[in-house]
Amino acid sequence: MTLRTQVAIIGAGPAGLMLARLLDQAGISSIVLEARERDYVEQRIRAGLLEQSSVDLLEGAGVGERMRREGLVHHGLHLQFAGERHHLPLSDLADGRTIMIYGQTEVVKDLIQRRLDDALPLHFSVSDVTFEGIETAGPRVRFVHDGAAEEIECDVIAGCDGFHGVCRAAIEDRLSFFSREYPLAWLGILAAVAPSCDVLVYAHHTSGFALLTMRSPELSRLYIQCSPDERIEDWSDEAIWEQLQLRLGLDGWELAEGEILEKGITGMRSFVCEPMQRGRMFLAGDAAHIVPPTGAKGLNLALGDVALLARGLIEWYSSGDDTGLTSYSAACAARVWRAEHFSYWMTSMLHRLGDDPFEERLQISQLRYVVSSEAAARTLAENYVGLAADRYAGSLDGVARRIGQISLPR
Ligand code: FAS
Ligand code: PHB
Repeated sequence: MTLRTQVAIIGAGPAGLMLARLLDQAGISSIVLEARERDYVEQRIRAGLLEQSSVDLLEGAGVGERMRREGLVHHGLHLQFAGERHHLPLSDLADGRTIMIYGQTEVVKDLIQRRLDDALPLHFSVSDVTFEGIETAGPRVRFVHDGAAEEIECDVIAGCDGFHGVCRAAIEDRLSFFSREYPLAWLGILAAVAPSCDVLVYAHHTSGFALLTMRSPELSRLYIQCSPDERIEDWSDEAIWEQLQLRLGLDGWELAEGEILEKGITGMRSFVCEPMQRGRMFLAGDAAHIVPPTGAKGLNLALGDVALLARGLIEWYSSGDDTGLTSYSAACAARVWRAEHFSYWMTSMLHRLGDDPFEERLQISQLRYVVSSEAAARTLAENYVGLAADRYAGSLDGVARRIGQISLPR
């Protein structure tokens, strides 16, 4: 069967679902294809921290009601090192901007529920997604759903299928890649215990990094640095709590323990592809870039990409002006490289990088500078809560010159 739509969206993660919602609000049709089952997509534990701009985007899209009700607004965080814990007043340092703790799983559930409530096309468990005519004005997507071969005729394909998807692979011979692998990984747990601190704690420790974060007043999310070759089966719950107590412990402060509901190990890499478009295929989110989670930027970058892509598509469909689309890659690259640098900087400052005492003393000096210099603290704070869109104007010219305008096949 051949389906017709304006935008075919590959992937029902935060990027794909948010794009579909923004386009629907503007009366632009789309079909969303997702390889996994609904349950899997809604249960997959990933990010949990939203920048102000992401909160504003979700509210503007009419899917912010539960986030407002259940999310936790934070105005600060703690940096911990050398047995000291220092509070960073993020909002005081960053024009009153805040962050919201609200699980990516909840964001995805809210967007899926809205899509289905609106009876709009969202196909789970599809397979064999392939493309034709990406460099023409009439691209096609072929896929298998419920055992039947189907085809979509569309104007544009949005590749929101994550790092391991098929969209980037379909256009990679015209892309440039920039990457860095870290000899690090995060062992993350979800625990049924009230968070032991009212804001996040990023801890530098001689035994490795640790992070105290949360999902709700009843649910703690905690991470410890481990090696990328370690297996979760080799970590008993006791061993995990022992390391968390060691790395987050402070005199007179107790980390409360509880039942571990979920645990997993995630590798760390930085990855960027340029440009994020070829012909009528536009990449967004993890399909185009990956950041180590230390800066909590992954989800926020994905939402920022589709906000820009939606604006370009709405402009194009309403006025025929394709500038927003042809400059999409450059506009994204400015934000992506800022987040890449910040995430790399946070990762390098807070993780145990081998047995080099010189490196460790540099890290402590950097951390002590951040907590004692308002200028340095403001640098961390404004990047962490997310720079206002107008802050990118300056860097846009340089990136635009490098990436240029990417033509749209007519
Ligand atoms: P996603 O990967 O979320 O979504 C892509 C979707 O496309 C998936 O549902 C996938 O099933 C689907 N898909 C793939 N191939 C397909 C195909 N061929 N056909 C159809 N559909 C296809 N960020 C943080 O800030 N903090 C964290 O703690 C954190 N933890 C993470 C843990 C893990 C294991 C991972 C992978 C990422 C983590 N991130 C974290 C980053 C994360 O939040 C991502 O940035 C975010 O999910 C990106 O969203 P999307 O671009 O929508 O990609
Ligand atoms: C999370 O809540 O999962 C989280 C928060 C901050 C990070 C990474 C992950 O830097």
